[in-house]
Amino acid sequence: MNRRNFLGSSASAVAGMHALSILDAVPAYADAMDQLQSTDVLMQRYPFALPALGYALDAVEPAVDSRTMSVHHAGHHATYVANLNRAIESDTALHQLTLRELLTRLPTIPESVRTSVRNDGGGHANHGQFWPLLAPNRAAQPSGALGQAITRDFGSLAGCVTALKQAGTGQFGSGWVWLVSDNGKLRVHTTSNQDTPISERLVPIMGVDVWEHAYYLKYQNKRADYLDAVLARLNWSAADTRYQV
Ligand code: MN3
Repeated sequence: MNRRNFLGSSASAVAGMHALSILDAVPAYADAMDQLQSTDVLMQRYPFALPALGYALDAVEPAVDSRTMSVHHAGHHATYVANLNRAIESDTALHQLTLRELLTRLPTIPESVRTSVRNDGGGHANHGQFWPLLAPNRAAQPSGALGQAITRDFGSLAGCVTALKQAGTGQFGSGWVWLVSDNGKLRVHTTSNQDTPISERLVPIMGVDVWEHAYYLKYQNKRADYLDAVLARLNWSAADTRYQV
């Protein structure tokens, strides 16, 4: 091994060790995520199941049209669930793990199914937190600890929504825009494809789908208009329950 290769491989090894030590050093993460309700999709184990929408397909009109809602929930989300189940069907050891555990232990998942767990498991987790955010009879503002933290970290709810819209509009290609808690501090975050903040040891408070399938039938290329409409009608009580100080 020449010197350049040696330095390259040892740098990689150090980077890998460093990453592991970071993951190990965030006890607050586990505390916050341990507050999850048993009905949260993150608490499901194999066989995973599509959660009911909980409202009519046209309940979110005009922000989200009923055809998009139908295709998105019964089409896209259901497919992530079916593909995840198929991927780990024969690996009974993985049946012991919750969806949260699968997604926070991605590096230890067998390589043959890791991509499916990441994409299909992430898709199940991400959509599972999205539907309650759109529920009708919504709380138009966050309350309690979340409301105070938004004021502390963004100045106002409007400031937070503006930051979410900016990041969601700027996300290149498919992905999600998130409000996350990073050890109690709120910030806006984006993920590509179906990657989820929990795999990065961040606590997702709320996330909005910016894949084209979430808006293209009604908004075509106008993602900013979709984000305006959806961010204006979020059910913040669904987010309140995810913010634990
Ligand atoms: Mn989607």
